[in-house]
Amino acid sequence: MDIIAAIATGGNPTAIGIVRVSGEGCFALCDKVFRALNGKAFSAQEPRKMIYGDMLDAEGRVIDRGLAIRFPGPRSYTGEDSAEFHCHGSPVVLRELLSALFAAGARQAKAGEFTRRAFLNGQLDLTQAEAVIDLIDAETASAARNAAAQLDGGLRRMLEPIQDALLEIASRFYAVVDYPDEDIEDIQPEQVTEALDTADRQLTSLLATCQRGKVLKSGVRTAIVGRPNAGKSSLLNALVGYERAIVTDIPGTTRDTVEDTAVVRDVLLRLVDTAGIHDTADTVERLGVERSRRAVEQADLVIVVVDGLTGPTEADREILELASRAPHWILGLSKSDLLPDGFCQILKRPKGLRGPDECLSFSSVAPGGLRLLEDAIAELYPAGSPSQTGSLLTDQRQEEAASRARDAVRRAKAALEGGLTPDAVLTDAEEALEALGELTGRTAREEIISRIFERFCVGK
Ligand SMILES: Nc1nc2c(ncn2[C@@H]2O[C@H](COP(=O)(O)OP(=O)(O)OP(=O)(O)O)[C@@H](O)[C@H]2O)c(=O)[nH]1
Ligand SMILES: [Mg+2]
Repeated sequence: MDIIAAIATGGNPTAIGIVRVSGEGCFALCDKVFRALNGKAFSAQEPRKMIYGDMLDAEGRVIDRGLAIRFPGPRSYTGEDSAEFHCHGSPVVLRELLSALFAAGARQAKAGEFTRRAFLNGQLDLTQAEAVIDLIDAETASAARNAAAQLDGGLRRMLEPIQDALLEIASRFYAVVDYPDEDIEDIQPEQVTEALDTADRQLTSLLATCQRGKVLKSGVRTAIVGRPNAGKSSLLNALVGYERAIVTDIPGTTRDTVEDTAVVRDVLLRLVDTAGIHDTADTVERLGVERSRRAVEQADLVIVVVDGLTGPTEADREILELASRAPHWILGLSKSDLLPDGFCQILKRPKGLRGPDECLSFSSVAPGGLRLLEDAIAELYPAGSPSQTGSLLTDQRQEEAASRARDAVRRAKAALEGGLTPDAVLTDAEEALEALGELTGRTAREEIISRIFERFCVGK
């Protein structure tokens, strides 16, 4: 494979910036751009040690003084010979060094190409490669923890025994189907059924982790809805911690949806503040109200804000009805700092609707005024047990492959119980293996792999 190079750190001025190089023969190329102060050529330096020296441009002029590290393959991230240059993090310096490497024969790495090479060289499986990008993109500490555990092989360790059991079944059936005349030990249907049952159970419990995995990785789509002036934008601002949306005492202040993210007790919320829902003749406001309804329909969690000063009115009915169709909803009485203590007791479950997950009062201005709301959110999206960390399915691709594997396992079970010929069981077991192979990358198709690595940034 040819030699690739890229700036691994972002494009902003930082204290330190890193340029990476990888590919067979890259050390000879590095000799041209790095002059160690210890007088030895870069290619002769001790592996995996930081070496102090000068970075040189294509004309041999010094562009920076910093550290370089040599990683001979296969003990490197990519599995091939590779190197890192730690310079001062000026974008100009980093670009100069990169140009010098290009002049010496390297080419610009594509997005995710370092990790792709690591995968192709067997350093990582696909679940680990995906964990790398999840770790880079993590927006909460628990998302980072999960990605780190997945990078350590958490998901792979969960899948391997299932794969091995299916492989065992497939190979036994294969022998029977392909070599009918050989004296091969008979298949014990009870053993096979038991193995298929176990695979089914394990895949089912893995699939049950999807919701938690998605919350961890993508956050909770949360719509804040209510009548005009109820205190929705004030709540958004209090949650995100700055004046994101305009707040006034004039009803109808928010006319369009306003989006931002907040981390509440380590749960990532993708918040949408909406225009107050009510009947209006104003064209602009009507369009805003339409958007509010759509935000509710698309939300995982709806927070209905009822003005604490007026309490729920008949006009809140439509909003409550809309919210009660969401996967989760919380009914919140706003402006609790202006209410007598215990006032929220009057908020009973609305008649004839699926009750909210929680009824509570809150204040967006009083210190600690969101505590009950934060408690409720943390309870709805619990952190999950530490033993699950790293073995959650966190995206659609993984969920789809695991569910295809489980369907095939169930078909194999049915075929066995229905007394179908061994080749029918074999076909299903192989299909299950194929789906699991896509998950870990053992048999993943080229286009799936390309799609995964496209999500990476350059230099990773
Ligand atoms: N005391 C007190 N006042 C609040 C609180 N929340 C909102 N308010 C006041 O209520 C008024 C309306 O607040 P907004 O947050 O703009 O209400 P909204 O629901 O976004 O209103 P629209 O955008 O018009 O639909 C403002 O005068 C706020 O200062 C609160 O918790 N306590
Ligand atoms: Mg508003």
